[in-house]
Amino acid sequence: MDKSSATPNDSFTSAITLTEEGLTCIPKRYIVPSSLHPNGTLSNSNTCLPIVDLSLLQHPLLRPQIIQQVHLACKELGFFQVVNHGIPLSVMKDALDNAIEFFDLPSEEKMHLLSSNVHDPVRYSTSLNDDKDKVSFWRDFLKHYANPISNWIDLWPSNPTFYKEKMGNYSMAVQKLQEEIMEVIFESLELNPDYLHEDIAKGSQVIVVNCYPACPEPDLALGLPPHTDYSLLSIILQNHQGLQIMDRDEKWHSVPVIEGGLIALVGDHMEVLSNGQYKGVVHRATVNSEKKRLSIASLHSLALGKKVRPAPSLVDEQHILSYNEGGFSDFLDFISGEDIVQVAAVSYTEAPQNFSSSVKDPKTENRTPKS
Ligand SMILES: O=C(O)CCC(=O)C(=O)O
Repeated sequence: MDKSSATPNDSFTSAITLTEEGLTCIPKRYIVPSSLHPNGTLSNSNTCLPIVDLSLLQHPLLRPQIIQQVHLACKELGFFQVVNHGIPLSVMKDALDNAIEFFDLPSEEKMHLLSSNVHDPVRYSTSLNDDKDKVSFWRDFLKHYANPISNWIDLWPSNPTFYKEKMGNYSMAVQKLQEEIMEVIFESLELNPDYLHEDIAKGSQVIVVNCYPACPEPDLALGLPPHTDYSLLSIILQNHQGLQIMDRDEKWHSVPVIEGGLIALVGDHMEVLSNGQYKGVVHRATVNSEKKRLSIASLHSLALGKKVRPAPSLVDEQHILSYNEGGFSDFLDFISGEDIVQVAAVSYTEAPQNFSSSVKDPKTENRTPKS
């Protein structure tokens, strides 16, 4: 870890601290530009967001229907929830409980993990890129690499006592689930389900544990601005509603909490791999005035030094090569230099279709604004 950039910043104020101070108004820097206000753009249709029952994949007669369901969900929204995925409820609950315990620790206990260096494999911070953000976001987070777990677990927090064990169990289970979902997605693209099998098993996994404390002015703030993930696939566990996804008509939909369910999001690297058949889903985290919300996002892609490129069989005369290759390390280099709210505000007021398009068109550089 680069200690120079991990030095605690004197001006660091976490969102949790602000909530504990009992503010009735949010500090000005948390007010997002009006184009990003969370109200007003919510879809009022009762669209049913797709729920995929993974246990049905074992049923030879139903399997083709499930593959088709995943195909439509990825194509139309870049989003679906999964149920009967094999991860016990207790494993998910233990991970959430330990995450809550971590954020409940006194500030000094968390500060030794404070870092604004996006290249650090373990870091605690607030907002998105606290050093660079001109607008702050109402969240604190702990991020750590997780696959292969033996490489990283010693660097994870030792307090709470059971954090490593419980978050470790969840991380390994999600890594395995991701490998299974990836096979289904590849099949839905008419690729061999084993495509990149080894690279995916040895791929990167970043666990992002988000804590969004109750916010006195939730209509003016966001926990996270609209963004797409750099990943091939992200899997999110949430304890309360707050995640919203944007549909192709630019309407926002709240993602309901399904007991035992997990959320699957298509990321930019899948957009590249599928040569644009599946697009990274734009999503954001809203906050509320009553309760603290926790989410655990697991972002999966190829290993740090590897590049993702369009699958050769998905490129032909009708589907011309539309993306540059890019990887996790390109993404880290990109975000270390960006103020994301500038990018998001410009994208959503002027050119929404371009928000996640910096890897599009082989003639452009691979630079993608992501969380
Ligand atoms: O809190 C959520 O539900 C969203 C988290 C997220 O988008 C992220 O960590 O990138």
